[in-house]
Amino acid sequence: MHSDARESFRENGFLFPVQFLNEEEKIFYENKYNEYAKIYGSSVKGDETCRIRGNKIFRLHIAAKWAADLVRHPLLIQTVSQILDTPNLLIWSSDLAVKPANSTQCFGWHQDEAYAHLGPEDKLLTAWIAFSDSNSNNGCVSFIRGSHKLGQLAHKSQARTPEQNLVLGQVVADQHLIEDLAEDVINCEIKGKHPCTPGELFTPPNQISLTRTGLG
Ligand SMILES: O=C(O)CCC(=O)C(=O)O
Repeated sequence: MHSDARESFRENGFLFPVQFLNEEEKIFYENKYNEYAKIYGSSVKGDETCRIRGNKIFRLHIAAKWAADLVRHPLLIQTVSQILDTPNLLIWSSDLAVKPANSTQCFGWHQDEAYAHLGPEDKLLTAWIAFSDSNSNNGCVSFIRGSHKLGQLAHKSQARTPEQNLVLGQVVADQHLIEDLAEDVINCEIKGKHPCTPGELFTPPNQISLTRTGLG
């Protein structure tokens, strides 16, 4: 990765796509995820997809060796080290982010840093690793370019509804601010299971009949 990629991350608050898996590895990890979902997932009526729920979606790298290997992949570590400008990294969590086919579930606008009460902000990032294609139709992650420069924004709790995928339900409190920044919204479209590294994000519903799956 070039230092201009680091600059671009600092300027925009995200960087994508960053490809660190070769074709063989992509298939390997996709299969591993599918096996895991088959063992620990459950399906709901009308949707055959096995979905993992509750505590089993969090800190996957502690529960499953394949996930531990994935989040420590040397090329991913290299990229994150370069962006954060340090060889000392702590993997805080690794959480599944699945949107079933034809679902209404969203993740409202939020900052992971505010969500997890972690900091300082220039020393942390989320690497969102796609296990499926991710695009505007199946509810890819969106960012507001440059919004990380606003610092940590106040968040408010939102009532839990079937449409709301955030575990604590917290979203950016100032919705007018989000509306004012609408022109800077970037959809993180990822073809062929590439990973990316986001700042502040929102993700709309999956409107098509293919599940959208990632690990953040
Ligand atoms: O996968 C998504 O759509 C959102 C994930 C997310 O909110 C996160 O990684 O913090």
